Amino acid sequence: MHDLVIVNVQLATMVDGYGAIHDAAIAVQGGRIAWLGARADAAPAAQTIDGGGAWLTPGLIDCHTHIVHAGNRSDEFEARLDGASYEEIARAGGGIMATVRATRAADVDALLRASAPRVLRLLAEGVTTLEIKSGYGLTLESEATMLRAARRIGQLLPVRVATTFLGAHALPPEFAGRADAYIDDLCATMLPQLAGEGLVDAVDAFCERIGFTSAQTERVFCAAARLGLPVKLHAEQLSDQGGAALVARFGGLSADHLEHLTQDGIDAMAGAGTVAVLLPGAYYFLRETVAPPLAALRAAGVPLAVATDCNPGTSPLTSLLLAMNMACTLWRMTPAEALAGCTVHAARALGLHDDIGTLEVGKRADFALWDIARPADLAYAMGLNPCRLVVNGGVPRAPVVSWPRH
Ligand code: DI6
Ligand code: FE
Repeated sequence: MHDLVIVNVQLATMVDGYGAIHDAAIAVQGGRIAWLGARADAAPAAQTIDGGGAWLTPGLIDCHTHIVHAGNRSDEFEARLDGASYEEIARAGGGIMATVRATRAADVDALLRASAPRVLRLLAEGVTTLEIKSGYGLTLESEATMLRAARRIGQLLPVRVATTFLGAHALPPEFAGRADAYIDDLCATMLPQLAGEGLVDAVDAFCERIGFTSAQTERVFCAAARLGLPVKLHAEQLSDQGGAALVARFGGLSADHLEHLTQDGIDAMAGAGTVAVLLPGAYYFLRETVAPPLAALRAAGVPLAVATDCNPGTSPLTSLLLAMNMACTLWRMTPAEALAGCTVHAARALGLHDDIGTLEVGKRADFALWDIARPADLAYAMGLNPCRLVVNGGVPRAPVVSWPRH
């Protein structure tokens, strides 16, 4: 007998489009999907949940966030609306460095307190897997603190956390004028130590005029490769640096942002199977006007993921459903593409596609159950959260969870 069966649901399996199965049921055994099919064929299980005709999708996956950080930058938001640019603010010592100062002053508990409301908001919307980057510490100790906070979130809350080391996010003041020396230190000391502690699932960098050059990024990727860690990249966000082609050359999991991506980059990504992670929250919040080249990405068959990029400077967004809406409204992604972008392709962007992202027998039983008439409603209803129930590894929970007391 199975542990759990959810009957009377419409399944969006996300295998080939929505992959809808109407009047269906899905069974769980040992935390994995054991069976799915027509409701009439469902066998009895130890626990039965009646879905009441609602839609059941894979649990949502937010595959690009900087959700662990201290402080906020609403002052810079005001300055940008008054005419200052993101790059000008960064060059004047604000931007990422403002958050670095606040984050360095925080310990793990303070980071957890600051991040909790943001994480809980994502979980209420059916997020069951969350990627969290470091990159606001920029010292061994402070990057470790961020990554420990990220791991702690995965232990304290019903969410699977994938960590990404983003030590090459900005040049810390201690290394002013010595970017190559910082990258030396990162490759020789920071990354190996953090990886040795089990804190790093993937490695990322910010390849940009205000970040690091492609040569410096390549050195970071070589260090990751020596440790057997997969890579991804903030690429072509503000300008074309050839980052997408670089990360593809390393067999990278994803290239993220991509507003200024060229055809060469697209071809390289298609050849390597590198996912395009699109971040409409940052595009919207920076009032960007150059959209990522969606038609060319589609034509090349590059998988498209969508994420919040939750961060204090360019995307203070804690709703993956709103990111889906923005991807559709701002760029004309289809609602089916947006949902695939937060499930099957987001899983691929984390290297977890064998385990999560679709409803298929053998995959982890991570589900969200929605009070909607059709799957397109998820991208459609701006600001509405129709999530009724979430299942994490076969364990049902209410969408709204609170921070555990300790
Ligand atoms: N690109 C982004 O959009 C975030 N990081 C990055 O490399 C922004 C980070 C910040 O402004 O705090
Ligand atoms: Fe980012």
